[in-house]
Amino acid sequence: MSEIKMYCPAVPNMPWVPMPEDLPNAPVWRYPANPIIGRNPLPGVARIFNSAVMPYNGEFIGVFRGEQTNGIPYIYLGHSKDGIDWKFDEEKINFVDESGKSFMPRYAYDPRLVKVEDTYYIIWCGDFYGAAIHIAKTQDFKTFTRIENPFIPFNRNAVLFPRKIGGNFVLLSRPSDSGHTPFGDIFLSESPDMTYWGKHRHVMSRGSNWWESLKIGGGAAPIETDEGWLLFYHGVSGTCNGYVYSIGGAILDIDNPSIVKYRCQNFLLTPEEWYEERGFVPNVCFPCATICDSATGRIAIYYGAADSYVGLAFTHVDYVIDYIKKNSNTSYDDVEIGRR
Ligand code: BMA
Repeated sequence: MSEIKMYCPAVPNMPWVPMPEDLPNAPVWRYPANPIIGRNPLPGVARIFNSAVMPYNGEFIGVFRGEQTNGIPYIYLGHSKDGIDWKFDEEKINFVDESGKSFMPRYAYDPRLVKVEDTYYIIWCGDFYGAAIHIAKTQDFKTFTRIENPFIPFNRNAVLFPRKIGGNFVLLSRPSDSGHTPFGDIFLSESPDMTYWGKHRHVMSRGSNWWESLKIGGGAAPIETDEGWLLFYHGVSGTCNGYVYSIGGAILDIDNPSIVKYRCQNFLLTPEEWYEERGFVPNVCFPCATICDSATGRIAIYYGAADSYVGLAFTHVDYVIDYIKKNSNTSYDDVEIGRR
């Protein structure tokens, strides 16, 4: 049971391990047998990371960033009975356009998977004469239809809310440049139809805390709770030896999510384990999805580790919201409506 209600289905078979007694910092703990997806997970794919999963028909389904052996990332479908042991389709997802013709992106990375009403949306970064957000929809995980790109380049980090707010779809994104983007705040955009996007608002700034001083970006789809939208996001620090990606937490206003109610000044998870510190890109914890059980308040966080593996971490809605509120430090940019 939880004191704070999460507005999502009950998922009694979600992966879970209890909180260890000796947690030093935030109430977020790792699955002891991490990483749950190791190197060379299927023929022609060297690494899977930064991937998104959700409950589906009593089991679990996911869209996975597979780095092919030619170095180009693509999206693969995966299935799991327990959310831990994943089986992948060997063929990449075959995207079609609205007339049903093949419409494959040149590359595709950092997919998110979000259900709004009766449709599942996959949101990823692809090429649109520069890195930009692509979206596809499916209702059966067999036909994946690409819809209009929401924004012009450059933008490569977008997360959809799991329900309409004020009658509109709502998307968080992080406008960027064509390189490794040494800046970036989280913005929000609305659409009545998933085609036309507007009413852009600034949500959160980088910079106020040192571990996220370079840039921030949405992570998992926000979780609706009694306290507001619980957002797990990534925050980046630019060190003399490269970027370090940690997981942060914030709570956004339920009706006006461009207003940040609470923002944790401490990271919730930062690279500490070998699979987070060592890999293709060292020192990366990059959250892309959660699985939540409304009956117990349990939350599983799926995150990419070192651009090489998938890690799994856990928290509980009561503990993490209490920690975010107790350690909240919002800036003026965060708490305003975000329109200038
Ligand atoms: C970001 C994205 C992520 C990646 C991260 C660390 O810009 O490209 O896919 O995990 O860098 O390399």
